[in-house]
Amino acid sequence: MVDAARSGLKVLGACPLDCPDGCSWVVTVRDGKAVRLRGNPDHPYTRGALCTKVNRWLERAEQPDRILYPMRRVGAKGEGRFERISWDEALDEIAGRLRGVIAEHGGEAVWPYWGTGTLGYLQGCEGFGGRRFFNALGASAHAVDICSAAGAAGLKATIGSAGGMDPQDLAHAKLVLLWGTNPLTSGHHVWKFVQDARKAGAHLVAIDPVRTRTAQQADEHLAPLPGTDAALALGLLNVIVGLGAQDEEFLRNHTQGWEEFRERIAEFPPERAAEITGVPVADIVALGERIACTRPTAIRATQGIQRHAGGGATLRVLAGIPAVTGDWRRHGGGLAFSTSGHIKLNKAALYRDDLRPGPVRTLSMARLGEGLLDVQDPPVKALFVIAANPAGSTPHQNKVRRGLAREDLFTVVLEQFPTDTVDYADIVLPATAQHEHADLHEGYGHLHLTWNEPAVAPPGECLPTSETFRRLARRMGIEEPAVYDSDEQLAEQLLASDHPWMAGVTLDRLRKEGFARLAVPDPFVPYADGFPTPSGRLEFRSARAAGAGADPLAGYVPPAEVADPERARLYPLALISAASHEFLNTQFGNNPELRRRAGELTVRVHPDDAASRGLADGQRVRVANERGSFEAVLQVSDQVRPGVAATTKGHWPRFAGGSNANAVVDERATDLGGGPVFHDTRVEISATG
Ligand SMILES: Nc1nc2c(c(=O)[nH]1)N[C@H]1C(S)=C(S)[C@@H](COP(=O)(O)OP(=O)(O)OC[C@H]3O[C@@H](n4cnc5c(=O)[nH]c(N)nc54)[C@H](O)[C@@H]3O)O[C@H]1N2
Ligand SMILES: Nc1nc2c(c(=O)[nH]1)N[C@H]1C(S)=C(S)[C@@H](COP(=O)(O)OP(=O)(O)OC[C@H]3O[C@@H](n4cnc5c(=O)[nH]c(N)nc54)[C@H](O)[C@@H]3O)O[C@H]1N2
Ligand SMILES: [Mo]
Repeated sequence: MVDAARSGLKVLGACPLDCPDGCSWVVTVRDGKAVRLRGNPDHPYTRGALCTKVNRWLERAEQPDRILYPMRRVGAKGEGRFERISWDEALDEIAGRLRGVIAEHGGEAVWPYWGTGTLGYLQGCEGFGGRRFFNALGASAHAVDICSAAGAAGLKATIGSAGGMDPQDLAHAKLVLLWGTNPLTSGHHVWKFVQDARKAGAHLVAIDPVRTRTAQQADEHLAPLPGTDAALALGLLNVIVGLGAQDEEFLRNHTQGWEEFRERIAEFPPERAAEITGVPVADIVALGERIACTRPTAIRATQGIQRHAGGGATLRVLAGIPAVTGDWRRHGGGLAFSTSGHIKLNKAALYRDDLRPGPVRTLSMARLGEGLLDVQDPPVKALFVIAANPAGSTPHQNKVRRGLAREDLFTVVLEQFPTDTVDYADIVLPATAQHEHADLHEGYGHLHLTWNEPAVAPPGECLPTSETFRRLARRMGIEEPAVYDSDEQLAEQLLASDHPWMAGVTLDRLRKEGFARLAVPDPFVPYADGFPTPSGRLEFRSARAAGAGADPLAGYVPPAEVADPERARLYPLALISAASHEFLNTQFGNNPELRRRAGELTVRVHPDDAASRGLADGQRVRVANERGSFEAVLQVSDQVRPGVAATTKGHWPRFAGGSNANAVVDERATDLGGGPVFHDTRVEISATG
């Protein structure tokens, strides 16, 4: 399989992590060993640089805690005691248990829980990863809704696609709003394009309740209360329309529901927006005036902003700003959330959902606790966790643990490392790392596809996800030939798209060049002449949103837990648990050097909030609500606005005293898309002991 594993070879690959940057990398292989891994200097988005985390990729792959062999549980669930077994034993046991579950409860009692450990189309949640195998069994479908579902649904309702402007075109903006996004931590490659814009005179504004690394570098920083961005946006639009700066021609020709939306804007004078958001009136007026007179203005919003009750509504209103200013028709203007809507791969050919024996229910990644404890008819009896670490990354940690601890649940975990989730497995299967298997990737922050050629042979008995499920299918005696297609066949089928933007993007070319930009028009101004919505217009009023139970008209949906005054009294602080600089979700949480750099789990609050609780910097505190609690070291800093507590995701519960921020996060769904509400969580903080 590995022709590349000869001396001194450079093998082109792709970073598999869930990050918009989707980097292209170069692995140097000497004597069959990967000795160096660098960012690809030829890739226009990677431009030769990786990140703090991925610079340690090879070191991590060789960590002594790497899982190298199949294992069977010998202790109690949650204890993490295993014995080594052979692949044959593992596959026999899994096949036997699956047959029993399906005979008694039907295929839907099987839940393939794909996570975002790799975004690869062949090994990960985006595509194959055994999907045809589970389809052939009639397993429940799995919604990967834990990350960007709300924003994607809000944009789909408004502009017809999650895809917006190309982030590389931020370089052509004269005003850049980094809105609820912290790229210097969570995807730094876009920063070069922001800096290019600034060199050409652009003004940079960060909008974030926290003065992040990114906000510290901006020309201006607005710190709204979490979950209030739609109110802020409506306040800014109120100023813009008050100046008569709206683009009447664009609104008339390319939008639907403008008259009603204009009335909604009128309900949000800057004073009201200031009251809701906690941003001073003068700042709202000044930024509104700046947007009104700066063409083009570009908004970069990513996932952080939409992890709230009203996450869908927020993106609907934000996408309305470039409609009011007409920036959707300008190169360098508009809104960039994700480029995934522009990647026109033939996903149906890869997924083969037609292999299902009939319609199946869908279970939600963001609501694993509910799926394991509350869902019936049939209850979930067999769980496959594939490239996910739900015991660390999924809302309502205590409920998730109760679900995973069920004695009658058969759990298989495909993993590289002994995570908190692995502790609950009946069978653990060793998984390859990216430079040990083949895959095809998009970057959801740019318009390139990237091929990942395996560089070295897998260590121990690790297998790619695709191969694991081919072998399991054989054990199960599945006759459908499509479940046995090779990785290359899968890639060819996925690339066989007749969309004009996919022209010339072939597997041969990807293998040779490593990556390819989609054949989009140049300049790429996707919505200059209309939108891919049912009306062909940007829909301020959306039947799709109404059909999903939301307000037909784009507007402000308040954070969920502020409406109840009793709850607000008990849990007065809004907790944000955003990307940590050293980890990628929970990946690298077990890398000794990155753990050392990250230090202990911390929670930051404003000096006023610390003083009113009699708490001091450096003290150990408990962060709690009725769902659970976690321990952290208090940092007192005016980088956090009053009323907010800021921690980070990614710390492994086992290294953080047993729980992390997800112990206090609810399983509630967002207004649209069924996303999680990580940053819409109310807590109280007190001294431990
Ligand atoms: N280093 C690192 N990089 C990562 C990740 C990681 O864990 N570590 N995770 C990756 C993944 S899976 C994703 S989805 C992306 C996520 O990356 P981002 O989209 O950047 O998401 P977050 O880090 O959740 O939040 C970004 C910022 O939004 C702010 N924020 C929270 N709530 C609100 C709000 O209501 N309004 C406003 N205006 N701001 C708000 C937070 O304070 C935070 O600074 O990053 C990816 N990149
Ligand atoms: N509090 C809080 N929690 C959050 C968030 C937040 O903002 N706040 N953000 C959420 C977001 S945006 C996301 S996307 C989710 C992510 O949540 P998950 O999808 O659970 O992702 P990770 O925690 O990174 O765990 C991925 C696991 O996959 C394994 N892995 C990596 N590559 C492979 C592979 O090729 N094969 C196999 N079999 N395994 C592999 C890794 O070792 C790792 O243990 O977390 C969410 N959790
Ligand atoms: Mo994510």
